[in-house]
Amino acid sequence: MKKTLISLFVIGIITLFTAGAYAEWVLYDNFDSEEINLNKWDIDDSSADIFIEDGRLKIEHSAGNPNDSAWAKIIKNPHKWRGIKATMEVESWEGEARAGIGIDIGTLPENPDYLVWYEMRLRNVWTESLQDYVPAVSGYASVLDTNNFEWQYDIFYTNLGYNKQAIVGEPHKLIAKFNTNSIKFKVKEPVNLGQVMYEFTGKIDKIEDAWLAIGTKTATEDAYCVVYVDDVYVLR
Ligand SMILES: [Ca+2]
Repeated sequence: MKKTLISLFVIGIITLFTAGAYAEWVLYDNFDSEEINLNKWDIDDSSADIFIEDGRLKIEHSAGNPNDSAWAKIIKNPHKWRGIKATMEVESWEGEARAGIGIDIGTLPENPDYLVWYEMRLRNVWTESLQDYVPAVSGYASVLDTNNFEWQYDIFYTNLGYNKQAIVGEPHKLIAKFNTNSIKFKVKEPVNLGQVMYEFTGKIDKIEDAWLAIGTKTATEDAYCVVYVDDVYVLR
């Protein structure tokens, strides 16, 4: 009896230590290279020019591409990562534009055609009451139809910052941690905007090929944005 208790105790300690050591941020890319490393990134530049400039990834999302996204997608072991951290700086934007981190790791248990989409964004968002665009930092868990990637509904939506501080010209460190039953968004720099976590009551079904990316999107004809990305870390 005594022996069993000791063994359980030892196993318990090992699990704790392993779990602690397991969760660590690892540098994925700091873009200090001449060209984009295509062993790390798959580039969708249908609506943008994406290239490296002075040690940062630059995304020039052109006007006239409403609802088309531009992405640098993580292709090295995307199924392994439980978080993405990236420094994003908007150099300029106009109209309904956004830049951020997009994550798809699973589908709804009751409907495999419906994927769950996590996104953390810096946004230039039209606000009816102010009749103007305002800067915001937002987090989402939404449901999209896998057949056409059309938005169905939001499960969860949060603003960490809404019309609180300037976004253009300020490097923002966006942190997203995720798994099959929760999503956490956090911003500490350039100012502490706090963190928000959403937990599902159940679990979403994991898909085989996780889809993790950094990118931009616009929603109006005139909209464009120019964004720098640096120091992308993944949580393992
Ligand atoms: Ca760099």
